[in-house]
Amino acid sequence: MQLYHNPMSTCSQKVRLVLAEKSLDFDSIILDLQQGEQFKPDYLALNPLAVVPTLVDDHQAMIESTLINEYLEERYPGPALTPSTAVERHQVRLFTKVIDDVLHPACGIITYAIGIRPGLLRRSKADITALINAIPDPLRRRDRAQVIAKGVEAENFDAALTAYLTVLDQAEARLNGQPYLTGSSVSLADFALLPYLIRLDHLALYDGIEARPLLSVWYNRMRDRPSYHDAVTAWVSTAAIGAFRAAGEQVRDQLKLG
Ligand SMILES: N[C@@H](CCC(=O)N[C@@H](CS)C(=O)NCC(=O)O)C(=O)O
Repeated sequence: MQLYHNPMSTCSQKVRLVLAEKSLDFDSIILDLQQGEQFKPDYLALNPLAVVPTLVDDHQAMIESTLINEYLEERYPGPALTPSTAVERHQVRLFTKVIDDVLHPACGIITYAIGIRPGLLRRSKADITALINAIPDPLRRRDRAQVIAKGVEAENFDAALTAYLTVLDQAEARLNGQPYLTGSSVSLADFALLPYLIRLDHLALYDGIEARPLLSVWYNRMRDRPSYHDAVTAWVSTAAIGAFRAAGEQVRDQLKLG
């Protein structure tokens, strides 16, 4: 198996977590997203959306992190990360859909506005424009341009933060009376959400986690699993986290995260 990914990318973490849970080894191909490696023709042939991750297994390229994790669950079923009842399986699909449709786009806006923008602004205008214009999806391109221009003052920032926190509130409600998001055992839904708590942590936006007591306990429970070390700690550099935290410290007092 080959995984095209990036250490800090939430969707890459999501797939690495499931690979680690299933003790599956892979050859790692890291793409530097700020250098535009996702736009190179060889990679676009694998993933026309120009995003990571892409998993190649049995010579087949697979894209979309949620669908990759579903593939891994079907192809390598042990240990099972899917609940046993049809209703709980619907819950997994519903929550992973909310994460993909709502939380992930919001995360992109927040991450660029706070964590990535300071580094990008040190580069030439031509470089920045080229990186934005290479994005194939026009809505994503528009969102990216807005946050790079204005950071947390961008017109799309507040709505993104609200969307992010709304999904965390939904997760908090799900954890009422059960240790994991979709029941008594850990599932693909938990590994889909975890990277977005890690992202708040890396951006020093701790209140987003701490204001939600059940989610805080769940976050610690998930980080106690060996997969957290193998899929996250082993890949992310202290320099990258340090840069994100320093940027987050600059703005966190302006943000309402409760
Ligand atoms: N729906 C896709 C989203 C993938 C995605 O947005 N990946 C981000 C990193 S988390 C990326 O590659 N960004 C590069 C860019 O926006 O130029 C999935 O779940 O795989």
